[in-house]
Amino acid sequence: MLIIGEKLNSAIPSVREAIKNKDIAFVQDLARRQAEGGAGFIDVNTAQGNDEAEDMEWMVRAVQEVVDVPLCIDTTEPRVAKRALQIHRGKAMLNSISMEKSRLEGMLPLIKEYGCSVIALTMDDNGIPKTAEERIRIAGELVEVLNKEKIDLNEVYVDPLVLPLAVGNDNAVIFFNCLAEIKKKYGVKTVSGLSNVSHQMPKRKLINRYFLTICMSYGMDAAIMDSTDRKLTSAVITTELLLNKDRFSRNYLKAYRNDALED
Ligand code: THG
Repeated sequence: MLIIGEKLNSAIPSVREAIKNKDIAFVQDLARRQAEGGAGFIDVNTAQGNDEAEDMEWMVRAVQEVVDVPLCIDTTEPRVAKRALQIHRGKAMLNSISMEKSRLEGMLPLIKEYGCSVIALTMDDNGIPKTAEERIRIAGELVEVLNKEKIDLNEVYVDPLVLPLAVGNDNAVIFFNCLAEIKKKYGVKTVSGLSNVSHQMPKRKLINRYFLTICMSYGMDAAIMDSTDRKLTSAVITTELLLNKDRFSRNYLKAYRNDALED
């Protein structure tokens, strides 16, 4: 499973502060540690600052000075995404598009121009639908649009947007059904953040970690997660071993030898 490191997000107060102070050492240290934890992409989000586009450009340059891992450009604004994609070295991921009309129209030309991978959210101008059926329908609409635009579906990660358990006890199960159906019907990849599911519950990391392993058993292809959290990365490595996605147990044993596995 592809790990997308979540920590360079301006929603986190310490990161917001670092962006404000242009504290390049802080940002570069977090980038390095996420890469060392196994991130295949590093998510970057500067939405909470003063000037999202300016901050994004600064962040992309700062991170690419120290790691080879490509970036996942996390913004709702096509203008900000363009600024990041223009200066990004290598193939980026765009986070995200959805069936919201203005966002879709602004982002589609960028995906084509820069040939990036893309995360597609199953929401539209009416928000996130409550039922699995509605979200699967929107996934179908997104796949149709992307197909029509000749965008390679191998590069598309659909995010069915998990809602908090605290709002509905069936929200995780609804999400698992979305993962299974979207894969079956459209053959595209799937992705999720982990934190929404545990919103307003105690011991959130515990819920997030077990949520991730169940998602993996449903074949989820990528997760936006804290790759500096050794318990979480150990869960990923161990679950891949159990799902026969680790030939000769190579990754598990390597992680063990590197003292990277945590009980
Ligand atoms: N889907 C998509 N994009 C997303 C999300 C999603 N982008 C934003 C978000 N959700 C994923 N990113 C974060 C980033 C930070 C945190 C949660 C989600 C966060 N971090 C705390 C910290 O680092 O201090 C706590 C970490 C922890 O306790 O594990 O809360 O769903 N497409």
